[in-house]
Parts: sequence; structure tokens; C-alpha cells
Amino acid sequence: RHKFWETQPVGQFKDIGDSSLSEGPIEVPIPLSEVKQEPYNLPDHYEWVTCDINSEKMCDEVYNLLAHNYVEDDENMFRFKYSREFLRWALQPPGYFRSWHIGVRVKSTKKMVAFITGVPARIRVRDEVVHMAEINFLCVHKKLRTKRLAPVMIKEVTRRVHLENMWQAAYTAGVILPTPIATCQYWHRSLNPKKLIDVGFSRLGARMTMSRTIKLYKLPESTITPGFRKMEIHDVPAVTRLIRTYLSQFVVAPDFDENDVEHWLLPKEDVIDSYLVESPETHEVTDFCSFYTLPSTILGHPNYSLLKAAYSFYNVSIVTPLLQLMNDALIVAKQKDYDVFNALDVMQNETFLRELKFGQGDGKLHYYLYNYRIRNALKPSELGLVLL
Ligand code: NHW
Ligand code: EN5
Repeated sequence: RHKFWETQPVGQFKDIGDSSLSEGPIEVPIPLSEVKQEPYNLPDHYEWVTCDINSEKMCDEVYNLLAHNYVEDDENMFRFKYSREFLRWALQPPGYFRSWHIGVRVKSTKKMVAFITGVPARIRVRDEVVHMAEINFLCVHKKLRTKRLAPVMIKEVTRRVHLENMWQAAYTAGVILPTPIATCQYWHRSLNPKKLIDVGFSRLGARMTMSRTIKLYKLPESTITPGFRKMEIHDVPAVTRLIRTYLSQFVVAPDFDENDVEHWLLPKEDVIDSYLVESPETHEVTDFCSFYTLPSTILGHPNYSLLKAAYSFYNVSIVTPLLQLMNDALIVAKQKDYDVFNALDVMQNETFLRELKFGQGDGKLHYYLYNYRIRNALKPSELGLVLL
């Protein structure tokens, strides 16, 4: 059934429930001198390219490939449209490797037709911190699908990760592969219900009029929590302490240091928004919330072409109740003109989703580890990891 994935060091479906298998790496590393030194062969007429995402031209090529060929929902109504600035941010965290930003071109025309990326991350699984690659942005041009190019892309990124002496990876996908460590649900909070209904993102509920719906989703003009403000550079040490402590309760979570926090959580316009609560009395940073910006193209609509979506990222509630903190996040997202605020049921998100009027989406997100076995699938609430 899975001709490629059956050959890979991932948990196999036939092994589910086998208690003789232990947790941890599936294969042991091989000496670096034994890692294949040459790239895998591509079909004739195609060539590998290592992308320089800082070059305007290459960034445009990647942006356009993804804007026209990346992930769509199950009814092909919306397609993710990652911005150029977002891609630069996502692909250049501390210690990134340019060799892990891999494109495929048509030799004759130099047109970019496929892409896959990795970035390094330290991910803690229970009490073990593992140096991994986070794999993302796997994309094959629509006209080149089902020709088994994806397995070649995956093997090539694996080879380049191995060359940096890393042997594990984490990735998420909307499709079921062997085998998820957890399966999460997308939830959506309408901020601009009229537009969402017009474009088919959501539907008018039974016995609901448009004006009742607009009223239902109304939010206050300004945030409520005293001391709620945008994160600044001088907050990095305090936010790092807060988030490290908070993430320690989850089974799988990133092991962020100050450099990671500065990169991943310091606000970047139209890419990442972060807010914190500074106690008006003690000036301590007590709580934190963040969301990233990922618009989608609205396919084939006469009046609208872009859906502006915010995605819940890392949130930490110690003093301010999570419900109140996320309500403030919704308020700032509304002020900034987002149409919808999306969240997964990871971490403690279940505790606010229904009460803040999020509705269950039709999409699921499966989490995977490469070359690392987990004995039983985790609950979404045991995951402290959000990928882009
Ligand atoms: S998930 C988003 C993936 N991208 C899209 O959905 C964009 C639209 N679709 C496409 O571009 C986030 C194509 O349909 C793709 C497949 C390219 C998806 N992950 O070439 P073939 C990520 O980027 C398997 C993994 O004929 P295609 C995470 C499929 O099961 N495998 O298909 C990426 C089959 O194998 P099987 C996937 O439709 C994680 C084989 O590909 C997959 O033309 C990557 C068919 O290939 C997916 N999303 O192209 C893994 N979708 O065994 C990283 C399909 O079943 C692993 N397949 O026969 C770790 C590596 C690093 C390790 C380091 C130690
Ligand atoms: C790797 N980093 O399916 C990413 N999105 O629910 C790759 N549905 O937006 C993995 N189908 O439910 C990607 N509206 C996996 C996700 C792929 C994209 C995807 C889903 C997630 C989505 C929307 C639109 C559905 C359009 C028809 C959806 C309902 C919202 C409604 C709001 C009001 C209250 C009830 C729910």
C-alpha cells in the first residue's frame, strides 16, 4: 500500500500496539563517511538546485511555485499563500543550513517545479532532547504529480540532513501516512463572518440570519487584560524562561533557547505577532500569546481573492486565564483585519476553543517523527509543538 514509506524508518501500521518495540530511534546512525556523497538521481530533464532564499529572484520562484501548487483544502476552494517574508523567516532560524532548501528545476527552461525544506530544531520527546530537522514545504508542480517525484525529494533531504549528522525529523501533513504520533483537529474562529460566508469558508447556521451571525462574533474594540502589550526585544530573556517552563509539561515540544525565542517569537510585521502580559505591579512577564500570518488564495471567487488568516502559535498562561488571554488575541487579530483565527487542539487549547466560539474545521493535521518511535499515539493535548 505504501511502496515508499514501507522502506523508511518510521513506525509502520503493522507495528501499532506491539509492546515489544521500545521508544526512541528506529535505526542507529551510520558513519558520516558512509552517507551517500552525491545527490539522488532525478528523472531526465530535471536538476537539483540549492535555493538562496535571500535572493529576490529565487525567493520569487519559490513563492510562485507554492502560491500555485501548495496545499489546498479537500474541496479545492482555498490554497495556502505563504508570503515571501514568511518563507524567509520560516527557513532561516538560528543554525539553518542553506543545503536543506532544495528545489528542482527543468534543465532546459530553468523553471522551478518542486521544492522541499528542512530547518534544524531541538525537539524534546519525554525527557530526551533530540536534534532534528523540521521538514516542510514539500511541493510538486500540479503537472508533475503521481510520478513518484516526492519519494526522491524526501530521500534527498534525508541525505542532506544526515550529512549534518542529524538522524531524526518532525513533520506534519493533512494526509495519513505511516504513522501519526498524534492527530489534531483544526478549529476556526470567525472574525469577519460576512466575508467567510460569502466565500464559502463557513455557512450560515440553521435558524441564523446574517445580522445575528455578525452579532454573535462581535468582539470588544480593545483588549481587556491590564498590562497586555506587544513583545519587544528586551523581553526575550523573560519570555524564554516563561515558555521553557510552560512547554516542559508536554510530551513533545521544542527546546527553545533565547536565540530561538528571538527568531520565532519576536514580532515581525505580517509574519509573527506576539503579545505578553506585564504585571502592572511587579513588571514581571506573566503570560504570552502569539499567532502567525498565513493567508490563503480564494480560488475562483468573483469578489474576493485573499483570505487573511491568523494561526495560533505558542501561548503561555500562568496568571491570566488562557480564555481571557486568547480573547485578547482575537481582539488584536480583529483590529488588524484578519478574517479568521485558526487553532489546533494542541497544548491546552481545548480549554478555550468552544467558549471563544471557535467551530471545528473539516481539516485534520497529523504529526509525524522520522526515525523515532513513540509507543502509543499521543493526545493532541500532549503535544507542545506547532509547525508552520
Ligand atoms: S504537508 C504538505 C505537503 N504538500 C502538499 O500537500 C502540496 C500539494 N501536493 C503536492 O505537492 C507539509 C504533492 O501531492 C506531494 C506528493 C508533493 C505532496 N508527506 O510523487 P508522488 C510537508 O511539507 C507520499 C510525505 O507520486 P505526488 C511535510 C505518498 O504517500 N509523503 O506523489 C513533508 C506516496 O508514498 P507511498 C507524502 O502527489 C514531509 C508518495 O509520496 C506526502 O506527486 C515529507 C507518492 O509520491 C506528504 N505530504 O507528490 C516527509 N504526500 O509510500 C519527511 C504524499 O504511500 C520525512 N506522500 O507510496 C523526513 C525526512 C528527513 C529525515 C531526516 C533524518
Ligand atoms: C503543514 N505545515 O483543509 C501544513 N484547512 O479545517 C499542511 N477548512 O480551512 C497540512 N472544504 O472548516 C495542511 N471551515 C492540512 C490542512 C489543509 C487545509 C485545510 C481546513 C482546516 C479549513 C475550512 C474551510 C472549508 C472549505 C471547504 C472550514 C468551517 C469554519 C466554520 C467557522 C464557523 C464555525 C464553524 C466552522
